[in-house]
Amino acid sequence: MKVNPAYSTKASLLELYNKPLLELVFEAATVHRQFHNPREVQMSTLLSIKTGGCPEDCGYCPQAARYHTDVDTHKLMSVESVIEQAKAAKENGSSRLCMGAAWREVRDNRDFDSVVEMVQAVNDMDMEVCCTLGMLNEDQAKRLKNAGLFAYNHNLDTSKDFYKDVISTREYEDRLNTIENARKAGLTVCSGGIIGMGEAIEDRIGLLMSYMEMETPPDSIPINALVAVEGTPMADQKPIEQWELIRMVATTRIAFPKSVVRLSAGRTKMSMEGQALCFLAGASSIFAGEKLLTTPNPEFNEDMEMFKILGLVPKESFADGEKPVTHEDPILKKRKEDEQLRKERLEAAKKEGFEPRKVTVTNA
Ligand code: SAM
Ligand code: DTB
Ligand code: SF4
Repeated sequence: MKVNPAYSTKASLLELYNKPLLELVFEAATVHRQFHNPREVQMSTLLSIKTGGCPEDCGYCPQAARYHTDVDTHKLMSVESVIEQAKAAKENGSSRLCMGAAWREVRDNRDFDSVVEMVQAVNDMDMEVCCTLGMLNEDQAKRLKNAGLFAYNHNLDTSKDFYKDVISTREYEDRLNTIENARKAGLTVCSGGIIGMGEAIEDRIGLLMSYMEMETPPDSIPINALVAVEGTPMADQKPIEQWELIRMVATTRIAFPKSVVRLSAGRTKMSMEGQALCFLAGASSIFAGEKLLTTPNPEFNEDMEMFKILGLVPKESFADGEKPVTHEDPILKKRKEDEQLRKERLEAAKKEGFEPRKVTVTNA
């Protein structure tokens, strides 16, 4: 059973979503217990490896270059700093690292080579590695898989109908193609949405229907509440009630019994009781640490206290799938060999009295 056959139509899902809340939560908790250990919640750390300056116009996103937000633009982090951050995340109990880049799409360049190195290094630390880098083709997905990537995150965000009101610089179809490319490369797929962007309940159900219609639904489905950021077109969106997030988590859990449902952005606006209902209703992952990509998240100690009170335990890495093997990357190998050769040639030339010319760079 890939999806719950009882809720494979729009009408049945809508009816489920609108059930009396406690009936819905009870049904979700029952399904959750059949397929998952209800005490385990994965702690995943988000790391923005390339921040801001994105050419896309996603209406919710503080990293889009065209909106005037407080986000500082940063070029790609170094592999060394990523390793340092991954170590700290692991020490704090995270079993997954999700690296996000404010890119429209992956390009075959030096930056992508560095991301491949990051994936190799973090996978070798026995953490699940997830990347969210924008659109990619099948070859790029295969390269990441070969490096040891566990999951690729690429959200559909909302229904196909409402998508046009949120983003104009790409199509829903582009998103579906990238998900397909990740799937074909053998990566696990993480794909979900955002509620609270002004969509109708039918759009929330429409998002779930898009996953229902896939040959294989996502292995992991993040449910985000909009973080309304000053400067974005959605800055003035009225915050959703936490009951809506609980309903969305519960409906997703029941519809996709085997997927991991992630209680993602929006927890700073929730009470511990509200989050507890989400865990009861089948959420089994949170983002840990005081920052999501660019916006605040609950303090680490607060989450630890919540785990203690609710009797939750952090999930071990690779509990939901085998650890990928880190393979050598042919492009990186060739680059390293070329660099070595250049060094050796320079050394040999120096021995013969060659003085490399000093280049002075001046700022224009
Ligand atoms: N640029 C890549 C892309 O869009 O696929 C990866 C990074 S992007 C920031 C990752 C996801 O973060 C988006 O798909 C969206 O679902 C989520 N996101 C971005 N801004 C958000 C916000 N203000 N509130 C909630 N979720 C947000
Ligand atoms: C997902 O669904 N939510 C995360 C992760 N996948 C990449 C991102 C949330 C970003 C919230 C806005 C920000 O911090 O910039
Ligand atoms: Fe760019 Fe991703 Fe933000 Fe859209 S969500 S603006 S693609 S970083």
